[in-house]
Amino acid sequence: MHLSEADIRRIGSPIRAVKEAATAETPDRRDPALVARVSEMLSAIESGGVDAVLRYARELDGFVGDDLEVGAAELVRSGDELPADLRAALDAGAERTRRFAEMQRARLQDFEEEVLPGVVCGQRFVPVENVGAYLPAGRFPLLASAFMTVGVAGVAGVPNIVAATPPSRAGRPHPAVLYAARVSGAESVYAVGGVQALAAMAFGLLDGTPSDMVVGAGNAYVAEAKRQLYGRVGIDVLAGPSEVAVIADDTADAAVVAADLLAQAEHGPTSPASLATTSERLAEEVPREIERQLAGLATAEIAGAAWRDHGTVYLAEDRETVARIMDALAPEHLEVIADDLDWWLDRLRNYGSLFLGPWSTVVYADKGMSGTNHVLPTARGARYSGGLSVAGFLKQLTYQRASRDATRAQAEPTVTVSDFEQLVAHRDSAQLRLSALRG
Ligand code: HSO
Ligand code: ZN
Repeated sequence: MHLSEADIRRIGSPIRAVKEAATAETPDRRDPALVARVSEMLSAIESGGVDAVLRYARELDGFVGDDLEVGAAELVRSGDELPADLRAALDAGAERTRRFAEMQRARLQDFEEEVLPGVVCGQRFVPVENVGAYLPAGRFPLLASAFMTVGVAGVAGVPNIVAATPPSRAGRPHPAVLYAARVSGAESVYAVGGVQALAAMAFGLLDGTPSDMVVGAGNAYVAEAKRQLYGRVGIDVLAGPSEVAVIADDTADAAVVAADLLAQAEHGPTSPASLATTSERLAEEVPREIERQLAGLATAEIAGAAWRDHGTVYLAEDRETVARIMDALAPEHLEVIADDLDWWLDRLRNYGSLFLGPWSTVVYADKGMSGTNHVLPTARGARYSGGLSVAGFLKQLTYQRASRDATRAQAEPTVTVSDFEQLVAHRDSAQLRLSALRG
C-alpha cells in the first residue's frame, strides 16, 4: 500500500512523505514455491480423499484423533470453559453482526417489472446452498471471524454451512473459537486448518457435500488455496496482510492516531499502516508517538517491523489532496479523525470500511462490536469491492416472462442481429416464433 509514480502524477498537488516505508513493494504473496506447494496439496487431497486430509491435519495442524468433526457435545460445552465476560463479549459481537446483516438483507429487494409491453423481467436474491467457512486460529485466533462468515451466511439463508478451524490446544480447536462459531449458528465444525481445510470443504470431504463457496481469512497458504479453487467454487475475497490508513487534521490527537495505526500493524510484519494529514504537527508527532508506544507493546517485534517496513506518513496541502491519496491507496480500513466528517464521507471512494471520528475505530469492527463485516478487500481491492456482506452469499438471479403479443418486439431484432452474426440456429429459434405468430 504505497503511492506509485503514476498515483503521484494523478494526485497532482505536492505531497511530502514525512516517513517512507523501508520497502516500496508489498511482498509477493504468490511466491512460486508457495503456489506449487498449494497446487500439489490440492491434487493430493483430490485424489487421496479423507485419508489425505487426515494425514495433512496430523502432520501440519497437530491434529489428534480419528474424526475431524468436533462433536455436538464439545461444541455445546465450549462456553463452559470461558470466562463469563468473554462469553458475553462474543455474544454481543455475534448479535450486532447479525443485526447489521439483517438490515442489509432487508434492503436487497426482489422485483418484477414490465420492461416492454408484454415482457416482464424480474430479479430474486437466492442464497448459495453450501458454504464452507474457514475460521483462522493461528498465532492470533481472530474470534469474530465466525460472526462475519458463518453468522452472515445464516442471515442470507444459506441452508448448509460447515466451518473448519485448525486445532490450537492439545490437538483440538480452542473452546473460544468453537464458542464463537456456535453463537454464530454453526452446527458442524471440523478441526482442520490451512490448505487441507479449504480443499476438504471444496471437495466435499468433511460432511460429504462439496461447498459451493468457501470464505474466511487465513494466512498466505489459505489465500493461495482459495485463489486456485476459485471458479470451481466461489470465494469472498483474496485477503492479504491487514491494512490501516488514517486521515487526520490538526484536531486529531497523535496518541490516538498512533494507537490505531499500531493496532493493525500488530497483525503481521508486512501489514501496511499509513497516515495522510494536512497537519505538520501531527506528521511529526505521530511517528514519535508510535516509537513511544512500541516501547511498551508486547507485540512490538511484529508491529515495529510492519511500521518500519510498510509505514508511511504523507503531509499534504489540503484535504482534497489527502482524499486523492486515499483513493489511490484504497486501504482495507480507513479512519478519519478530522472536522467535516460529512465532507469526507461524501468524498472518499476507495476503502473496505470507513471509520468516522475519534470515537469510532477499526478494532471495534474487528471484534464485531459495531456490526459491519471485517472480511474486507486488501492490496487495493477496495477499488472494486467492499468486501464480504450478506449480499456475498446471495445470488442476484434474473428471470423473464413474455406474452405471445410481445413476440415481434423481441424476435425481429434478434433475427436481424443473428443474421449479421451468421448464427443461424439463433435466427431459427426466433424465426420459429415469428412464424407461429403469423400461422
Ligand atoms: N483486522 C482484521 C480482522 C480482525 N482483527 C479481527 C482482529 N480481529 C482484518 O480485517
Ligand atoms: Zn485487526
